[in-house]
Amino acid sequence: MINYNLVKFTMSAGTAEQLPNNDRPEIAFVGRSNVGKSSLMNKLFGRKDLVKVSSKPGKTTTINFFAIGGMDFVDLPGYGYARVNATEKQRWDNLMDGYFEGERNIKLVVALVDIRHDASPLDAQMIGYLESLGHPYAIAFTKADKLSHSRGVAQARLLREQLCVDESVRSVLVSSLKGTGIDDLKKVIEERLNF
Ligand SMILES: Nc1nc2c(ncn2[C@@H]2O[C@H](COP(=O)(O)OP(=O)(O)OP(=O)(O)O)[C@@H](O)[C@H]2O)c(=O)[nH]1
Ligand SMILES: [Mg+2]
Repeated sequence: MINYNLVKFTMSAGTAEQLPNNDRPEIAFVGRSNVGKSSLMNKLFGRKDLVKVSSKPGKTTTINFFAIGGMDFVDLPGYGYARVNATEKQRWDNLMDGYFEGERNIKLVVALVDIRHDASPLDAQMIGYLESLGHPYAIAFTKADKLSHSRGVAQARLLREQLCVDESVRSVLVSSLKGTGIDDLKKVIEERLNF
């Protein structure tokens, strides 16, 4: 079992060069800007604001590492935030490629997708990128509190089709607001870590 109470912020990286060499097992969180990555991590950790959340998209601009025992949980900056300039986009691309293509021990990538909207081309691109690199991933459909349970389940099925997600890939519906699905996500993470 993972003791989420032990969580500690360790460091932020703003460039690929600042990324720590890491052979510790990592669980990474990716998704569009504003999809709810930081909120979901806080919920997993049982902490209100260890990970910074904002109503303004584009809040997380660095890769942030949180240690729990011998492993790391990694908050990645959101993609698809329109109001950034070309220099900032380039920095973001280099940072993400540096992370995903570096020598690391990525055990699971949790790819977050907003349950309310159709899949964006950027979501499809991210899933394709993870598949091309062979990183194991699961999908967390976020903001499930915004839909009824049955609509949420139907929308999750549709989104899996739109994103061409293989049947073997696990997905969970989560709400950081209500706490829905958090235990399911913890199970998916622990199964990957063989606890
Ligand atoms: N209704 C609802 N709102 C949520 C939920 N999770 C997050 N939000 C809201 O969505 C907004 C963005 O949340 P963040 O957790 O900062 O999203 P993020 O993906 O980390 O965003 P970036 O750091 O910009 O990439 C905030 O206003 C949150 O309060 C949820 O489960 N339900
Ligand atoms: Mg964030």
